[in-house]
Amino acid sequence: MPHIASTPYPWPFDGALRADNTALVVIDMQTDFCGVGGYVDTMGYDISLTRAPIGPISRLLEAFRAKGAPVIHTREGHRPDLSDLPANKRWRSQRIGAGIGDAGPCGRILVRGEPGWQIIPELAPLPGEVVIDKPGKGSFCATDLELILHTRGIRNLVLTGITTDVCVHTTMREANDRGFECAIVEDATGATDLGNHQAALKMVTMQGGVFGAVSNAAAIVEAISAL
Ligand code: C5J
Repeated sequence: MPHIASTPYPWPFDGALRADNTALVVIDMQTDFCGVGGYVDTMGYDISLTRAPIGPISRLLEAFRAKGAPVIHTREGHRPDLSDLPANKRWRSQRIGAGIGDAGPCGRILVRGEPGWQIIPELAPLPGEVVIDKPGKGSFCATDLELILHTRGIRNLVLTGITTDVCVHTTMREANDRGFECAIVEDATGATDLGNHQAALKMVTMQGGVFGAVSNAAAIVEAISAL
């Protein structure tokens, strides 16, 4: 039974690892979160931290695509009329000078269709790969992700992207509560603060793996390539 080296247990828990039941989920690798002039940059955070996972995600994409294993991308963003933007989310962003929906160097911040909202070219989805547009931090809230996973018989989720402590963690918690078996990839995720990245990974390992397990890109590439 194939397992992937991970902490605190070899993943997935039951060794049911197949190319058709295991998806690579790439969360919010958009210019707004890791590009010059995007939302995170405008807030004044260090985008080298959110760009760090680009290389490891590229290697994971190559391995999953080579096996025909499912790849799912997500994008955080709002409708141009902002009808799906909660007032408190907008207010909080405005008070730190990066108002969601306001004009910025990469177009209107976190608005669907704008340059900053696009997935970065290095990790662009291929035709046929699922892209989930989400208005919130979690990928299951107000989306059809769960239906797509069930329809395709996907049970294992390899979680990558940004940010570790916000959208990746929220998605992992949502998925875990729905019975999906999750692994978060330590070098294929990144946060706006290194301490938060490390803390978010550590949280997963408590209670025997309270939300799943923590692995790394090399271990996952090796295991997926051997299927
Ligand atoms: C945030 C995200 N941090 N993709 N979004 O606002 O993590």
